[in-house]
Amino acid sequence: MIAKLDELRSRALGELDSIDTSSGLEAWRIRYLGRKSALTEVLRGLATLPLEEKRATGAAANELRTFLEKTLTLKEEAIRESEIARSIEQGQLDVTLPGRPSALGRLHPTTKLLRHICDIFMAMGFEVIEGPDVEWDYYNFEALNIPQDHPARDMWDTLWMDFETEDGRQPMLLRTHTSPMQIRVMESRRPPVRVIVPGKVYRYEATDATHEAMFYQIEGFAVDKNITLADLKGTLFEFAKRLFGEERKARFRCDYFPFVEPGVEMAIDCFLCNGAGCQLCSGSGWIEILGAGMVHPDVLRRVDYDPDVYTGFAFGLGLERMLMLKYGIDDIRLFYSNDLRFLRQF
Ligand code: FA5
Repeated sequence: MIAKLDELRSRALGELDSIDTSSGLEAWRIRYLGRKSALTEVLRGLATLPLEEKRATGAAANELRTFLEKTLTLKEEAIRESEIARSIEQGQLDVTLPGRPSALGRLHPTTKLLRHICDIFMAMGFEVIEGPDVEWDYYNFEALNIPQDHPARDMWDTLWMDFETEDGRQPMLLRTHTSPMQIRVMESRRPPVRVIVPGKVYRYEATDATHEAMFYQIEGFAVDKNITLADLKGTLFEFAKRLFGEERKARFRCDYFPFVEPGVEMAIDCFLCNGAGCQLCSGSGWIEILGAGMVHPDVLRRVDYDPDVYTGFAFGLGLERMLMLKYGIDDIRLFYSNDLRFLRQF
């Protein structure tokens, strides 16, 4: 049996010498290492041999298999290298051809506008701060003058969740606006503060052409001695000019938010019709872009700012709505439907 194995080894090596293609090598592997090979048959027949012979033959057969497998691997590498060399020689692989260009990513339009708006406010001396998307009821509502059962809670359809604490499950929510950051920032600093807060906000609402369940807001606020509504107006009118162009007009009108007094909405004259009235501005000539107002004295008291000494303004704008206005886009859902034909236009 041992002699048969020796003969098998020299036959296999002899044949291997003359092989120079991958397909030839595969045929060799099947012949000498495959399931029906002579070597596999020897290994299968071991059980029927007397003990002494089984031991010697088994060791020799296993050694031969390991040897043939190693030899096969070495030969495979050699053949692969020579095949590559051959194909280069025959010109099949032209290493001088230009490579395939890899597609470059680009910034999403909301990211671009968000950075642009942050730049405008930073140039006016505002600092950019971000806050958590998941919030406590206290920051999103209570501290902003919206206690439990206050009808103003209906202004923000809320996505609630539970959070496990040592005292049991506590209700949390996905922030419905960036205004909670007014409280978080004022709690941790003394005036003067001049901050903008860009970030995602979430609302439990059915989406349509102008409403998304997730969108971006940019909050801005400034608190110091002697800040008045004129400072709010000056800041926001200047911002509108820098973003939309010198020729744009802006106006304030009364609005209601529980955490400001007085509250205002700001609108700019319609780009499309220059204020004459068209479909985009619903015939009014004006397009609303944000909510704002003077920080309510109760909100200041809650963060230990004395409202007799300090005053401040705050505003919150919707980023996607601004993009829609800037580029005349008629459906907000296009921003997050991942259609590259749409996104590549920006
Ligand atoms: C607020 O969220 C207030 N926190 C804004 C504020 C801040 C007022 C500071 C006063 C002082 P409002 O719910 O109106 O307000 O949302 C602000 C802006 O977010 C809107 O003007 C609009 O541009 C945008 N917005 C509101 N709901 C949606 C929605 N579902 N999809 C996309 N944008 C929205």
